[in-house]
Amino acid sequence: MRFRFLLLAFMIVIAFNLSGCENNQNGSKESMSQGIDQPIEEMATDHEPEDKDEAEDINENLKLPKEDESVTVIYGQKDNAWTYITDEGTKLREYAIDLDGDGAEEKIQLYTAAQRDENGDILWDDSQDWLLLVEDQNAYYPLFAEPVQIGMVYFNVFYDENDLPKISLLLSAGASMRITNYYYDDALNGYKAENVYEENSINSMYSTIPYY
Ligand SMILES: [Ca+2]
Repeated sequence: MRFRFLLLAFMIVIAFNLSGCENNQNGSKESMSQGIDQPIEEMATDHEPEDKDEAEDINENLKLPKEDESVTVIYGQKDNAWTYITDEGTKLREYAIDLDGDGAEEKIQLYTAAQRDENGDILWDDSQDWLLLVEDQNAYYPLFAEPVQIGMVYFNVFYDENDLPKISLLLSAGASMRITNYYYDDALNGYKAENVYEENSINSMYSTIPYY
C-alpha cells in the first residue's frame, strides 16, 4: 500500500514536471510574455524622446523672447553718418513712396561703397559696404548698413495684405542669403526689421541673380 502511494506520488511529480517543461517549451507563450514585456520597455524608451520633445518645446517657448529680440528696430537719425558711402560710393537704385502714412514720400536709396571708374563701370572689390537708407524729410533710417562679402543687395517694395508698405531686402552673397522685411511702426517711431529667411552655407556654387 505504501509502495503504491509512493509510486503514485512519484508519477504525479513526473507528470507535473513534464507539464512544466511543455509550458516552458511553448514558444508562443514565451514569446507572448516577451511580447508583453517588449512594448512596455519600448514605451519606456519611447517616452524618453517624448520627454525630450516636451523639453525642447519648453525650450522653444523660452526662446520666444529671444526671437522677439531678433526683430530689431531702426530709429531715425538726424545726421547722415554714411556720407562716405552716399557721397563717395555709388547709388544703385532709388524709389519714393510714403512708408509711414503721413502723406509725404520717403526716399528709399540703395548704395554700395564701391565706386565707378571713368567708364561708369563699378569697381567691385571682394567685400564692400552696402547701405539701404530711407530718407525722411528730417531723418535718415539705415535699414541695412553692412559689409557684404562677394555679394549683392537688392530691395523690393510691396503693399502687404493690410495695405501697409513693406520693403523686402534680399542679400545674395558668396556663402549666405538673407531676406529681411522692413515695416514702419507708428508706435515705435521706427522701422521694424523682420528676418524672414537666412541661409548660411559654406560656398554659393551658382546664382541666376544678375549683378548690377
Ligand atoms: Ca511719409
